[in-house]
Amino acid sequence: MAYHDLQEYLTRLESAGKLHWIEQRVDPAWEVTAITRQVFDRYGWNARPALGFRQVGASEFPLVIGVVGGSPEIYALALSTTVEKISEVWERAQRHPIDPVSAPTGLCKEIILRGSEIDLGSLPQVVWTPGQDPGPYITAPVIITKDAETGRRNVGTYRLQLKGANRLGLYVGGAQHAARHIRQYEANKQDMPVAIAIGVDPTIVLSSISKFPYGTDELAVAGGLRGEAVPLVRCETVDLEVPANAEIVLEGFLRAGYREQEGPFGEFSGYMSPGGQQPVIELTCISRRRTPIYHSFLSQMPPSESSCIRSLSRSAAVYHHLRHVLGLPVRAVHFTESGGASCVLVISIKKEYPEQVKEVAWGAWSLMNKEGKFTVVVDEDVDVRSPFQVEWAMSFHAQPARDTFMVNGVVPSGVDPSTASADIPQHDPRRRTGSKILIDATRKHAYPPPARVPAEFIEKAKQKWSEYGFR
Ligand SMILES: Cc1cc2nc3c(=O)[nH]c(=O)nc-3n(C[C@H](O)[C@H](O)[C@H](O)COP(=O)(O)O)c2cc1C
Ligand SMILES: [Mn+2]
Repeated sequence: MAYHDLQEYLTRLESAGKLHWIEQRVDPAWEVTAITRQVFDRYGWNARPALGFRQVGASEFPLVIGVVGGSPEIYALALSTTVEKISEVWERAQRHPIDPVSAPTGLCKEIILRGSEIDLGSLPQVVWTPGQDPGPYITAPVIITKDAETGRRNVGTYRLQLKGANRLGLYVGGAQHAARHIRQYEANKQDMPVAIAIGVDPTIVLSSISKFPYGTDELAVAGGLRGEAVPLVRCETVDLEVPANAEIVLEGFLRAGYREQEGPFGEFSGYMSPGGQQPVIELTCISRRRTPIYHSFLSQMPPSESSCIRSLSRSAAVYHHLRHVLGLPVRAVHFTESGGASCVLVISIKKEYPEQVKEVAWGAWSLMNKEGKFTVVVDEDVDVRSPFQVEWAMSFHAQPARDTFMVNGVVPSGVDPSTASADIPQHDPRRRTGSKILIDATRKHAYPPPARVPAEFIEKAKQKWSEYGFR
């Protein structure tokens, strides 16, 4: 069953005991980020609750965080599935997307504010890296733009810096789909229409943060995920459509050719990204439901919601590509959270011939050219999610001189600070070269039998466990 809107999903999350509400008023300048950070550091990734803040500074809108990627169980609930079936659900959605449909109206039209009524100050003004971010940011926007030539829609999540009552700074990486749209409009010296939904059915924001081929309508993938078309309504002041039941919708134009300082911002690498000259969106309308809930993501130092979500989403996407597009005998795929769900990629395979290990690595690297800086391939019996087992496989199945393969001069992750010193801006060409290593930690020849106590003896010992004085 598809969730009608964010609030219906939150009810589900709460009844599953996975949403913890904080009732007292909190200070958005430090307290939201400090509490959330402490939850991410204190609980393992299976035990983390999502958080709701009922009163955030002067804002009337409650804030929720961790509701999509607090833990794998939460992520699975967002997809109305189980942790084991996450890859399957993504695969089905990509094979069978469902186009969105137009609706006459929706919850996001309950209140419509224009002109001098527009005030971004009404949103929770959360500072995520106190003392270093230049001010508050919107971290979970679903940003809708369209291709100037084909009119095809793109939906992506790109951070927004709050810059006053009706202005937002936008950071879009150069390879992102919205960056193409910006280039198109700016080449024509036209301001680009932008619509931003905040607080949607979680399948929509999950599609928004995921990479699909250019031209894919992320809202159709969301339809496939939820098993029902996403209803859309027309915007008031821009020629775009937005999810009808979004909590809040911001409409406006990106001013052609204009740039302003954006950032620095605490990134998913665990370091501050330097920031730089970026576009600005000027709002023409805010529409919302009467009692909206504001949605945020936690990024910065892993583990974060960003690293948890991207680990699950990217692992599912690479698995789908290797297994079902390329037909390789891949068993499991895992981007580690400590690697920011970017740098360390582990893949298990039922190897058929030695060269297949490179086919697997190249397959993954071609789908995600910036990711998998350290790619480890292991045999099918090794649990890709267990750092212990992966290190064991590297230790006893690989010889560094024989079993590693390096490529230099490839595009690195844009936020990887190891490529260049901190005073070099994020888009500087000096940050554009990186390298990758493949570690083939599969067994290459006949191995001695594993030194394990036979399962039957372990079983017998377990049956007698209490006799040994254990509880
Ligand atoms: C929490 C979070 C924050 C993100 N922030 C940004 C950002 O500020 N800028 C950006 O270019 N991508 C950001 N991304 C990544 C994009 O959302 C992602 O690459 C997505 O595929 C973009 O949509 P597109 O593929 O249609 O361009 C973020 C992802 C997550 C999970
Ligand atoms: Mn896209």
